[in-house]
Amino acid sequence: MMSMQSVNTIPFPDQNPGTSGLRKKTVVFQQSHYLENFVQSIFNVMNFSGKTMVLGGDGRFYNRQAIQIILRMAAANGLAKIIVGQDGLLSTPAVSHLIRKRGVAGGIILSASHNPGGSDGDFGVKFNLANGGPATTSYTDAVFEESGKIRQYSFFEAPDIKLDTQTTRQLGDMEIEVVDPVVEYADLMEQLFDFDSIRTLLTSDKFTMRFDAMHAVSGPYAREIFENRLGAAVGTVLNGVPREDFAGVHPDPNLVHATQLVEMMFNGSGANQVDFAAASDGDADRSMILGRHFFVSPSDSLAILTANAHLIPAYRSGLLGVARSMPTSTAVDRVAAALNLNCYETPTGWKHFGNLLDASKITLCGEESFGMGSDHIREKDGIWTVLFWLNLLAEKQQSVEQLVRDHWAEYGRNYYCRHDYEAIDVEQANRFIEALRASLDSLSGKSFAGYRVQSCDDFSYVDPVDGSISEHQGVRILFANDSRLVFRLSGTGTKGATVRIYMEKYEADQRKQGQGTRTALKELGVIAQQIGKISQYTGRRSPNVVT
Ligand code: VG1
Ligand code: CO
Repeated sequence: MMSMQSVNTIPFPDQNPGTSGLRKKTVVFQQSHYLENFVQSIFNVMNFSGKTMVLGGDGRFYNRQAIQIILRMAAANGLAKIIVGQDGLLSTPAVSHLIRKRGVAGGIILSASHNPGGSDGDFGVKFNLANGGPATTSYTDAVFEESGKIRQYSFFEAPDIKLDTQTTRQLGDMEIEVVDPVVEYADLMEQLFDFDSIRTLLTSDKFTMRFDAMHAVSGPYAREIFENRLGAAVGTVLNGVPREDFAGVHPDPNLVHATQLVEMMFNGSGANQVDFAAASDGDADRSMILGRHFFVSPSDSLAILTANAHLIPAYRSGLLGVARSMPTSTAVDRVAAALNLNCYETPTGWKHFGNLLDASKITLCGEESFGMGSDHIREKDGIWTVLFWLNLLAEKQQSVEQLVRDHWAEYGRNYYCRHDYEAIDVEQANRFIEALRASLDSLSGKSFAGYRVQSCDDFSYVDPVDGSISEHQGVRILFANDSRLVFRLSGTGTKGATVRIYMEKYEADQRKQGQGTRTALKELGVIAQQIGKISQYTGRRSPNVVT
């Protein structure tokens, strides 16, 4: 029995341009018909009728309820089949892989990624296309438009569907296949990396690691891969059981929020310290890499993976090219130049990498925000990054710190830092970025404490594959000494606006590569204030997150 319910339309006040879906406070999603409106709009635009879709989420609060709503709407909208993770769980990389492996029409991921969860936290709905990648702008725009127009949604009245066992169920004419969320993803990882060599490393008494799943969805993946398949000691994975509120932790794997690991690696006693530590975010597509007393900047990580990709089975035959998001440091550009590879600079967000990957223009890509990936799927991938590092450490028999310092010695060091000013008044933030754009003409050629502006612009990107244009992607200022400043507004926050300021300074001289990042970037911080006048526009004297 199929019933059509007439509902009041709940249009969305705004859309996050940086993401492939919708990210809001959980209470907003809990408003009646809010989630339904967005999901119906996805179904209308994507034309999923008669097709198969993958569905899962990172287990945060409201995941269970949302899955039940979407399954019933899918049945009412004529989908042939849904592949759903057991207990409604699937990481973002696992969804991307399942879409590709099963050759289905797309997927929906319930996650607000690295944003906090819980009834007072955030919730999100992302939708992916048949290539396994986040929906591109033309789709997200169309869904947004549709959500303001539709007057009804379709809903199949039925009791809750049990998702606790791997089996196939029927909901009306639609089939529901409940799958193990982990196994197919773990099998893929086993094909890409040298598990024997990593196992030898992890089971030797000279090497120990910890992986902090931050109570989010990466836990089951990490336990299966690191502990079960690779033989790491039980207890290697910390906080490995997904919890609805992430136990109150903000699941953003950086030096500010991954406090347990940071404490262990930087302040811990010798007995607590391990050789390698990593943490992952809510939906397991990001990761932070740490060595003993050592933090690997994600921008450096991308450069190091590129320089050493030939040591990894999946990339042994060479790379097609690489890409980084615009604010990501130019460390990878130097490696690409040395290896004679094309290096693309894209706007922030993974969707822009998808076209390059599909067109075989690149093999590796990454962002400064702790996300790396390759052509194995169409999302960034936290556990893949950790495995890449472990495979390198096994091959090179070096410490994390030595590997990074050797890299700097060869290519130079790109000191890098990001300052976030969160929950800023939206109008203040807009005035700030508008003023910066307006000042660009007068900046060219100017010098600030020895830093001469070589070029500056409001970044716009022409997609080399489909020719689409993305404008106003952030203000970038390049100095004659290869330093850079970037200013942009975040697209993923749920409270006011977030201003991000990115600073980068290049140092070729090995003797000067031992400074602390804060010291090295001190002058640039002052220059960023002079140029951007963030304090003047927002009243904030300092950022609230520095990564
Ligand atoms: C942030 C990061 C960006 C990342 C995006 C989604 O966007 O800066 O690099 O792609 O989050 O990450 P913004 O617009 O707030 O700067 V996640 O882990 O949602 O999938
Ligand atoms: Co994420």
